[in-house]
Amino acid sequence: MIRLHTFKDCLPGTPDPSGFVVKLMTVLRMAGVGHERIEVDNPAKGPKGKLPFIDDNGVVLGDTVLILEHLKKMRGVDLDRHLSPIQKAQSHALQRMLEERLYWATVYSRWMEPANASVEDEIFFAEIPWPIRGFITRQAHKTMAAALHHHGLGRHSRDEIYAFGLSDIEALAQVLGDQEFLFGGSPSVADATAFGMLINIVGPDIPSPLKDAVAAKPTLMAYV
Ligand SMILES: N[C@@H](CCC(=O)N[C@@H](CS)C(=O)NCC(=O)O)C(=O)O
Repeated sequence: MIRLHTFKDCLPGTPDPSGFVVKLMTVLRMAGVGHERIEVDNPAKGPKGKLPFIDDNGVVLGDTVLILEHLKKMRGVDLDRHLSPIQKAQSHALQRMLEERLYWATVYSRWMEPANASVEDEIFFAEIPWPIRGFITRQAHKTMAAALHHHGLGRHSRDEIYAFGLSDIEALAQVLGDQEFLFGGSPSVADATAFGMLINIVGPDIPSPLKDAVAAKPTLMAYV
């Protein structure tokens, strides 16, 4: 049995506050792979210091890409087997766009907008007693700001960051078009990735220009 380590199911509107966790949960569900969800309070417990991570009968792995490679090799899970080589390349490019930029624009919208950041504090740190909680939340905000800065997106203005995010949403909508899934009638890993990222933008009651942009696209809303 796979033990899937996730955040706590603490953010109404999404199965998990992390798009990466939702991506992996979705792949496991689509592939019919049984697993047990283990909610952890600290991503540092994972082998890469991030969530999700899995424990597959003693094999502990972090990073959704590496986990999917493992699932393919050890359990024959391959949601992309119906894709052509060009579609696989397009899927790769789409996923990296969603994970390496739209994800970070979402991080910005959650942590760097003062009104939203206090929502994050309530969600993630509600159980921590004062005054430690004040210290922990200040540290978390500094860590997020530093992560955005080192990624590079955090060096841009608010308008620039959202313009980048909106262009990713537009590109995704163009690729989807009127199709049921990104590559036609059957779902693939790119759909699991898109679902994870989009549901974390539109599901929770956290306003942002990203949420407005997705909400304004009926095809994306129907897809999510
Ligand atoms: N490339 C990783 C990304 C995972 C990731 O960024 N997880 C975030 C949550 S969305 C995390 O655990 N962040 C905690 C941290 O950086 O301390 C994957 O595909 O799993």
